[in-house]
Amino acid sequence: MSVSSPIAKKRSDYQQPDFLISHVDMVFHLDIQKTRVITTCQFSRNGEHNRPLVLDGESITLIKVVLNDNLISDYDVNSEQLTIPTTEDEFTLCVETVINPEANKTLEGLYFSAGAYCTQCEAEGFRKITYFLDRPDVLAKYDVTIYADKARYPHLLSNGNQIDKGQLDDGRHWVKWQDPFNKPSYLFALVAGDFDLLTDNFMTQSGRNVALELYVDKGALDKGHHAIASLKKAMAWDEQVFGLEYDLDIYMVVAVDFFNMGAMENKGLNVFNSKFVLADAESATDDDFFNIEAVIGHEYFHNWTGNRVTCRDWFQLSLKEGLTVFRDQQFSADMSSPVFNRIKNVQIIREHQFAEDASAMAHPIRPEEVIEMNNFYTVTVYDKGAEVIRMMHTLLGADGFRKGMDLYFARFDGQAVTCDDFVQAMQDATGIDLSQFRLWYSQSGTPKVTVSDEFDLSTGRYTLTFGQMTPPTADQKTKQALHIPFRFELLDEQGVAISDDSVPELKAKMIELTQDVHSVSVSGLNAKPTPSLLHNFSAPVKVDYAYTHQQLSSIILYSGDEFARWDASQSLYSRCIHNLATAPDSPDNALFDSMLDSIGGVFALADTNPALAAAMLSIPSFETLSQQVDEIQVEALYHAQRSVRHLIATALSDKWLTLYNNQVVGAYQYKADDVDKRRLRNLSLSYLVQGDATQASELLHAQFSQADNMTDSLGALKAAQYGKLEQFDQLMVQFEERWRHDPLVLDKWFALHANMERSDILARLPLLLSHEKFSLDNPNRVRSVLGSFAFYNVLGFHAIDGSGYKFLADYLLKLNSVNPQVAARVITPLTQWQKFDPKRQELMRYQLARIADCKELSKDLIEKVSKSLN
Ligand code: 0A1
Ligand code: ZN
Repeated sequence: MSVSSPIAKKRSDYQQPDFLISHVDMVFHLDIQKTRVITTCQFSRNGEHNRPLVLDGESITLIKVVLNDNLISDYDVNSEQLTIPTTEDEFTLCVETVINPEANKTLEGLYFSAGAYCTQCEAEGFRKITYFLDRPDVLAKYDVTIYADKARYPHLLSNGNQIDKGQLDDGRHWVKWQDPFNKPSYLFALVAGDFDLLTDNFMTQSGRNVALELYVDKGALDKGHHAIASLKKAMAWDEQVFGLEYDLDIYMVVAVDFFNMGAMENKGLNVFNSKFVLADAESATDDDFFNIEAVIGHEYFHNWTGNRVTCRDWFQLSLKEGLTVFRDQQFSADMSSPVFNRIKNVQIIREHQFAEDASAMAHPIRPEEVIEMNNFYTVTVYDKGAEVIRMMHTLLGADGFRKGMDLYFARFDGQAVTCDDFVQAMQDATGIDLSQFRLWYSQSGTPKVTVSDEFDLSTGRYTLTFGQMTPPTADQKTKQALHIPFRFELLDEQGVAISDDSVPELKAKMIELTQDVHSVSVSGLNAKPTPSLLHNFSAPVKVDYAYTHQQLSSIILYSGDEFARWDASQSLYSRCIHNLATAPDSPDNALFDSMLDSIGGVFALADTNPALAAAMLSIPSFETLSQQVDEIQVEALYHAQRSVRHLIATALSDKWLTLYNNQVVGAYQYKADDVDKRRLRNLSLSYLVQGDATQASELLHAQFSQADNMTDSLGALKAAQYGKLEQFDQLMVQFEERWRHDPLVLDKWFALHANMERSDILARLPLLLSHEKFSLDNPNRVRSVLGSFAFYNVLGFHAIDGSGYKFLADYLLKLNSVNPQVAARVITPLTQWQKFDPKRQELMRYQLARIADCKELSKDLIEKVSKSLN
């Protein structure tokens, strides 16, 4: 079965724009159903040609076109373009359009939700506001005037600085904004509404005062302080680490409840999903606080990596996203525990990016072909993109990387450039040859590094051999050898790192793999060492080395790299789980003893390195385990994972109880020590619920009823859910009663219901969808129910009668016409059928085919479904 696809755009087809725009003047007369937009642009012909001006436009009504003060009618307009036949080289074009913000449920362009107007223009949403050259390489200066009813919309915001305002007799007022920086249309923003406003200020390193303004829903002011504090930290960090200072006099952030993604870096006026802004102790978890700091940082860092230097075309998206994710990761690491952050980054790669590579949606971090750009805001472009930047940081060193960044800005400030331009700056600034490294931008797939070794006792010579191979992906059959920075060390029998300055790779603790096979030899050893491999996850690869259980235990105890210690713990757990999944009746007892022994030792770390201890005491997720096998045996793997957890819970029950009781925390504060304690406490609780039921239930009740913060309340609820404790339902009722007024907390409640393992889950999901607080229009709600179910309810979604797949498909067919962008994200688990058993593959493909048959399928879904079926 296959569906015909709309034409894909190719990276290799890039052409410069036929026209450039130097200045844009926009006037908005806001109205819920009929907003009038008058756009006046100064155009100039780009190069020698006589082609007409072709503007992009979608879902807008054209009222009139004025060319150099003359009303014209000899234009051509269709559902995607407005073509103006002109031979002039310089001209002014004024276009008047009408749009309907209330009817716009796609949340792209200008939309009206929860009483406020808001825009989202990346990637190609500006064309839903006016006819324009809606592409990132057309940069212009904007003046924007907004008219609206003053009582209902006291705040009228756009990019840049407010330069004028006034009042009309009919109750309307107006504000004029001017952005002194050139920008592409995707960074345009407009917001109008009635908000509470939190203000602060930041003094830049050169002594300029920047006004900070945070706009939140009425009554939510107290939940804005953490976001503002995070913004100030991010501003200071970018000055310290990269010497980058903010460039406007005002920085505004608006929090909205209806948003397709996390947040958007519009110049001077960021729009955020409220979940990445609002937090207080009672309603937000430590993870929420963490994420707010990270996303606030991410959007702020875009001001230089994205806004001041932007992308030439959308195939270059990783230029700004990979780099900015890397920057936000470094920021988060500096603000809290580096190793815990690194582990989080790696989990995203192993759970989601490796899965994307293994699916029909596999693509390089710089895609070659795109049907719907919104489908390429992926873990590959973002997170693997960040890993690629990180590898350059590793190869060049922090100082070399900084020199490269400085050169990049010196060369390209104010321009729209390519990934190649970035790599070239890194290369020119350091003299380090990155020609082979560039393959990371064009080659998709997860490389596998196979490591083997040999030890000759008679000569004391040890040889370590590295082979690299990237398996074919859906989009690319043949692969070349990559330039892989591979960090490692050798541990002797006492667990001490072997040093030998005559071996450059040992001295550098890194080997640069550039060919299919490399080897390193060391002489004069008394015994075979243990290689501790891929320190700090120095490359986004899978590693295959036949560790003995003892070697893993030794790395867990002694490796000088904290990441490697964690990684070894995960390997040991994974082995146990796969062993049980494949041979449930004859488990490898020595393996299990070795695991319990090593893990037992990790408890001692809880006092000295609690963040690492918590990570090492957590077993791999189902998603990570799935990427370690060729074919996922759903039930066997799932139950094996639960059994291993149960074994760890019961065999070490005293340790869990002591650990639980040792974590004493005072009144809630979001600070590292307390976060670590709460994490260990909730982790212990999640194990304790699998042991003595009465004891667990008492602890859990006490924690739930006494908690002064959401981390502990939710920790108790999650433990009850995982342990399938009787009181779970009752606690959920209490929780809903208390929090039904708070949309962000209610999302957590919906998610807990949707991802719970229970045999009647498919009967319960429709109840969630008919809940009075559920709405198809709200992406956060859709993600909390549909997303939680499809991504994380393993047994429910993969039910062998296909009911889970059918449920998702039914729903996507509805969502398709409302919000295609969100539908195309939530369909992801269904497109990843390749690793399942033949029966499930067939069931998943059947539902994909049903979706493909839909008459009015969005481009977003067509692209994903057609790729998955072909
Ligand atoms: N540039 C934003 C992400 C973003 C992308 C697309 C959106 O709507 C289609 C919204 C936001 C970021 O990286 O934060
Ligand atoms: Zn971004």
